[in-house]
Amino acid sequence: MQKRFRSIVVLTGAGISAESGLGTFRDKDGLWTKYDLQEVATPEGFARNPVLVHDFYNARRKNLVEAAPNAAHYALAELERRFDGQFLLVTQNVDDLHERAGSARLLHMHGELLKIRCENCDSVRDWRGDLDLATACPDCGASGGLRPHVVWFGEMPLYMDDIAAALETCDLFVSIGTSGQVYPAAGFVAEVRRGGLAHTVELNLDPSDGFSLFAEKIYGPATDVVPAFVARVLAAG
Ligand code: BV8
Repeated sequence: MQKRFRSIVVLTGAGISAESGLGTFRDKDGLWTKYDLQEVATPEGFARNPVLVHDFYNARRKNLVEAAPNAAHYALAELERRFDGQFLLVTQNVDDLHERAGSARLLHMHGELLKIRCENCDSVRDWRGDLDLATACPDCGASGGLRPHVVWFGEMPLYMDDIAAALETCDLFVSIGTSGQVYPAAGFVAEVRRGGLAHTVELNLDPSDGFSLFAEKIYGPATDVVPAFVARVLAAG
């Protein structure tokens, strides 16, 4: 890879956190094989059975606090630090492993597991413990209206304008650890190709649904292929 890049957008999915012990969604023992996403990851499911949804996210929050970033997270933080062009990391993940690895130019388009939102006063707060219907909002005091600050199916993802602007001007788009099944994230590579400017690269354990749209594909565990890829980009200066 001789080309010097000016502006990089990286998209990550659950696969980058798999080797940190956080289950993916669709792999053989993934989350969606154990839970019905309509029940636990939709506003309708939350209205129907908030106790089930709180249990689901409380368990994931406990799991996350035990987990640690891996070499793929650290490699992306290093790329951000050492790359002298434009850089943006967009993640579908609700975990905080990118932050813990040192990433700063980072957007959680599907929200964050360690944040809660009050449906009564709309405040958003950091939250590491369990949440349930009796928990009172630290800002308005109301209970029963707190929910995980995550984007459920059917809800509008976050930061879509910032993401669209970065996709429009990037000359390198890298997709890491995602199956390409959830939209609008799965549509980013097609959007970038329409601009015709960018080189597109998929780094994954196996081909995603959109693999044919990528100019370059590198398959293997994220902790192997991401550090090697970052070294190549930085070597290109
Ligand atoms: C919306 C937060 C309106 C909660 C999540 C168009 C066509 C069809 C459907 C739709 C469409 N447009 C909208 C929809 C509906 C829906 C959708 O996409 N449904 C799918 C299921 C068909 N989308 C929505 O509802 C979105 N909202 O569209 O609003 C709109 C429209 C346009 C513009 C703006 C707004 C909201 C979707 C967000 C839902 N919330 N998460 C929570 O986490 O609990 S999605 C959740 O699942 C994750 O955030 C992530 O996005 C997704 C999981 O996907 P992946 O991360 O890719 O994980 P997966 O397990 O699938 O794959 C893992 C990959 O890693 C695999 O490929 C595997 O090979 C690889 N891997 C495994 N181990 C490793 C590895 N790779 C490397 N190394 C390893 N070690």
